[in-house]
Amino acid sequence: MSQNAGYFSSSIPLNTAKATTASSADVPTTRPTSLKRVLSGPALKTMLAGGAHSQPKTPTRDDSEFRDYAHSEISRDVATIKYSVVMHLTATFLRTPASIDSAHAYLASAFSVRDRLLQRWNLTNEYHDKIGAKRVYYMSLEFLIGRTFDNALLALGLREEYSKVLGDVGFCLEDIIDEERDAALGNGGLGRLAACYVDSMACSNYPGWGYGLRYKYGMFQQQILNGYQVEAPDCWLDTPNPWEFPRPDVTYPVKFYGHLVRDPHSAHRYKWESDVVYDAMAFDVPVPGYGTTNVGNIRLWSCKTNTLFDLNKFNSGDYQGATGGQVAAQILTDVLYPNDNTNDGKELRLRQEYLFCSATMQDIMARFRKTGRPLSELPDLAAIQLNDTHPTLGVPELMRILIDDEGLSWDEAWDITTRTFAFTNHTILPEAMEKWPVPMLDKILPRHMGIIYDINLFFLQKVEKQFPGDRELLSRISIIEETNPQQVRMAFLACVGSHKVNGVAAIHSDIIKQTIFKDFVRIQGVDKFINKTNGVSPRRWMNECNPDMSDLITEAVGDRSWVNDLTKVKQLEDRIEDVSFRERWWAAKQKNKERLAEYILTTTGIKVSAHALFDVQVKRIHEYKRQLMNIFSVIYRYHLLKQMSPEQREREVPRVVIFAGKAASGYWVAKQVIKLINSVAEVVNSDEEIGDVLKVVFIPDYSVTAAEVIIPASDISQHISTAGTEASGTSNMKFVLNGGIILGTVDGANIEIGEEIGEEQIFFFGCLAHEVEDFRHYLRFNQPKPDAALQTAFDMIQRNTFGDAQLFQPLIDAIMRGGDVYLLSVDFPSYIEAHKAVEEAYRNHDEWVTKSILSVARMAKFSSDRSIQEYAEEVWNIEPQPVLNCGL
Ligand code: NBG
Repeated sequence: MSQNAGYFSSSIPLNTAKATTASSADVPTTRPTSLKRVLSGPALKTMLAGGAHSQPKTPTRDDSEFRDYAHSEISRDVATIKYSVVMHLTATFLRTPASIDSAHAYLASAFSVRDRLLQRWNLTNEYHDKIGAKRVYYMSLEFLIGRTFDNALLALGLREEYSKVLGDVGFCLEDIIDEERDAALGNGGLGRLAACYVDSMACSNYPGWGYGLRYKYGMFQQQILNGYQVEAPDCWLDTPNPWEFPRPDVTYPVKFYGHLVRDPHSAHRYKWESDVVYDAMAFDVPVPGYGTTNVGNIRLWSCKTNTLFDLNKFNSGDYQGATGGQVAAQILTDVLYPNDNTNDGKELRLRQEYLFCSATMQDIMARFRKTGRPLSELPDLAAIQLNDTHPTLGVPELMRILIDDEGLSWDEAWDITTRTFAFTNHTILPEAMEKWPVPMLDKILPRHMGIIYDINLFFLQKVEKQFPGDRELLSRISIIEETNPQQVRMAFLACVGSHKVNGVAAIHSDIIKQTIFKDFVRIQGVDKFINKTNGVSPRRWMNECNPDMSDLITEAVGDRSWVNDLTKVKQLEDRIEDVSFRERWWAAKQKNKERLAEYILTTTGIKVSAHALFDVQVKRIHEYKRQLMNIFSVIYRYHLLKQMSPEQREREVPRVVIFAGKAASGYWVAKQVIKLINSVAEVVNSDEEIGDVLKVVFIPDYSVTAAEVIIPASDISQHISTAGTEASGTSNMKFVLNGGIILGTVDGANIEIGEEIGEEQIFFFGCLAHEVEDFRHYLRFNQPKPDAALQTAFDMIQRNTFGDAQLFQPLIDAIMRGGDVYLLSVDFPSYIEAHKAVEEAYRNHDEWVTKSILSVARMAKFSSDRSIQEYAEEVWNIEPQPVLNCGL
C-alpha cells in the first residue's frame, strides 16, 4: 500500500493534533541509551493518554530532559550508526541480520539517516518559529528530486561511516545507493530547478519550504521497443519511501463545485457551499542542508476523500459504491501530467492545481495565525513564489480566505495578496501558455471565477483611467480572453496578482518584457519585471555526481568550502599550467567516460569506446530543442564517412553521439524523432566499415540519476534550440560545471555562460533571436532552401537507408512544407561548421584541457545558491537563519 509507505517509520506519533505544524515533539531521538528512558518516561504516558487527537500540551512539568534528548545530535560514531541500522532492519522491516538483502540494507540505512534529518528538521522549524522568521514558500507542481540517500550522506558528512557499516555486513555502499528509486515528480528543467532551489535554501540557511503534490505515479518510465518510445507507469511508491514523513495531523478540506450564497452585509463576501469536499494530507520531505544543521522541507499533498468509507452503501451490498468516493479522490494526486512546455487544458489538471493551491494556502494561513499577528502583516512573514503559472489559483484562493473567512475588505485583501506573491515565467512558447475555459473554471470553482472577474474588472478600471479610451489595450491585457468560450489567461492573472515578475535568464527576461508582458511594463512600471538567471546545485551536480573532479577542485581550493561557495572554484585558474593537475583532470574525465560507456553497455547493449569524443544531447524531446537537427547532422556525417577511404576514416576523430530524453506521450512528432534516432543508430552501429569512428546511442529512460552518470562524461554537449525559444536551460550549466564544452545557439543561459567563461570556451552558431521573426515570415511564404548537407540527409532517409522512409517523411515535410518553424534549414550550415570547429579543437588535446578547466573555474555565477540569494534579497526580503548555536 503506497499510501502507507511512510508509516514504516519507527517514530512514535506524539503529537497528532489537527492541522498543526510540527514541533520537535513529533520525533523522538533514536539514541540507544536514551531510547529506553524516553519510552518509559512518565511524560510520554501523559501525552499518549490524551489520545490520537489531543491538542499539543502546554508543558506542566519539567520537560527539560525531553528537550535535551530532542536537541542533542545523535552520536555519529560507527557503533551508533550500526545500532540504528540494525534497529530499523529488525523493528521497522522485520528482518534479521541473517536475512538482510541489499534492498533492506538500503531501507534500514536510509531510515536511520532519516532519523537524523528529522531531528534537524524539527530543530530548524522550532528555531524559525521561535524567532518569528519570515519564510519563503516555493509553490511548484513539480519537484524533480531524484535520489536522496547519497545526497543526505554527503550533507551529513557520514558517507564513510555508512560505507564502513555496510561494508561490515558485506555490502558495497555504491550498490546500496543503486537500490533507491528516483523521486521523479517533474518533467524536466522546471521541476529540477525547484529541487535545486530548495536545496540551496537549506544549504544557505534560508527559512524556506517547497510546496507540491505527492504523485503516486511520477514521470513515466520510458522503454524503447522496436525503436519507439513506450510508456510504463512509474510506481515509485510500491516500496517504502524513507524520504517522506506522513502527516495525517496536517490535513485540510478542499471544496469543489457547489454554489454561492451572497453575504447580505457585504458586496464582496460569499459563502461557498458544496458537498464535494476532498482531504489533502501532507507528506513532508526533508531537504538535507550541506555543511549546516538546517534541514529544509518540501510539503507534498496527497488527496483522499473525507468520507473515508460509506458503511451504509457497504451494508446494502454496494461494495464498489462504498469505496467509490475514495477512488475518485485519489485520482487527483495519482499522476504527474507528463507534459513539458505544453498545456493541454484537462479538467483533472485544473482540479489538481486547485487542490494544491487550496491546501497550501490553508497551511500557510494556519502557520501565520499561530503567530497571533494581524493579517496585514502576512507579507512580513510569508513570501510566496509561483513557479510558473501552475500554482496561480493561489492568488484567488488567498483572496477568498482573506475576504470570506477572515472578513477583510477587498482592498485590504488585495494589498496583502499582491505583497505576498511573486511570479516566475519559464517560457514564451504559445503552446505552453496556461488558459482555462471560463465555463470549466466556473463549474469547478465558482467562487474563484467570481474573484477572478473582480480582479480583472478592478485592474481594467485602473488601466482605463491611466490610458483613457484605449480599448485595444484593454482587450490585449484583459485576464479574460474574449474567445468562444472565454478563457482565463493564467499568466496575466499571475502577473497582476504579484509584486514582482521574473524571467529565468537575461535574454528571456528581456523577451518577456517585449512580448507577453509588454503592455504590463507600460502599465505597472518596468521595475516590476526583473531577471533571475537560473542556477544548479553544486552539491548534486558536482560534489555528488563527479567525485574525482570534486577532489581536484578541493585540492585547488584547499578545502571543500567551494561546495557551498562556488565563487571559490576561481582558484582552479591557478592550476592551469600545472602539468600533473591537468593530467589528473583529464584522467577524471576519462574515468567518467568509462563509467558512462559501462552504463551504455548495460542499458542498450551497445559497446562504445571511451576514447571517442562523447557528444551528448540529453533533454526532453521537443521540436524547439531540435534533436532532429542533431540526428540530421549525424546522418550527414555517416554519409561523409561512407565516402572516405579506410585511411581517411582512420584520421577522423571517433565520436559517440548520445541522446536521451522523453517525449510527451501525446506528442507524435517528438516520438517519431526518437524512432528516427534509433533507426539511424541501428544502421550506423552495425556498419562494420564505420566501427568506432561513429556510434549513435539513445539511452532509454532519462532521469536525474541517469543524468548524474551522463553529464560528468561529456566532452561536448548540445543546447541547440532555435534562438529565443529556450528560456534558460539548466543542463547547459551542469555540463560546463563538469568540465564539458557547449555547442549551442545564442539562446537562454548559453549566452551568459559564454560571457562568464569566455567565448573561446564555447561553440556558438545559428541565427540570433531578433532575426527569427523575419526568417519565419519568409519561410511562411517561401520554400526553404536546404543546403547540400541537409539535402543529403533528406535523400538518405528517402532512399530507405534507415528503414521505411514513409515513417519519417512527416519530419521532413515539417521543414519543407510546414514553414520550418524552428528554422532547421536556416541554421544547418552554421551548425555543420560549428561541428568542424569542435573537431579541430578536440584534436588539440592541450587546448581542450585548458578550455575544460577554465570553464569550470568561471562557473560561479551558475550556482543555484547565487540565484536564491538574489531572490531572497530582491524579491522575498528574507534573511539566512542558521540553526547552529541557536540556543534552543
Ligand atoms: C522550462 C524552460 C527551460 C528552463 C526551465 C527552468 C518550462 C515551462 N520551462 O529553458 O523551457 O531552464 O523552465 O526555468 O518547463
